Amino acid sequence: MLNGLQTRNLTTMFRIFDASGNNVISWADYETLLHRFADRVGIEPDSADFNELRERYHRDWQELRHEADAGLDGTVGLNEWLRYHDRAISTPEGYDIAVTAVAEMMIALAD
Ligand SMILES: [Ca+2]
Repeated sequence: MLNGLQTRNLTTMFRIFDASGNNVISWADYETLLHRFADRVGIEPDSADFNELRERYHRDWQELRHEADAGLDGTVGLNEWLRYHDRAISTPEGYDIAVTAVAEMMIALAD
């Protein structure tokens, strides 16, 4: 079970991932974050670095969708997100995945 603090942190993370603000996470949100991150670190769109980064975001998204999209509608809602992390956090590998994702997102958003 997620405790109150974990639920709050994960909900904040969900809002960050939901770049479009439509209360579900989709590939479009990942693409928005990808462009934002690339712009911030000076990676040109359509460069080799950009394409590599995009591949990585796409793998991350596929993994999230595979693990969390219980409704199989191609998006991840807040409840799906919280259930996924509740499961993930209870295994050492899953904890790693969750923590790595947070760390990467914090780096991506750092000024
Ligand atoms: Ca969204």
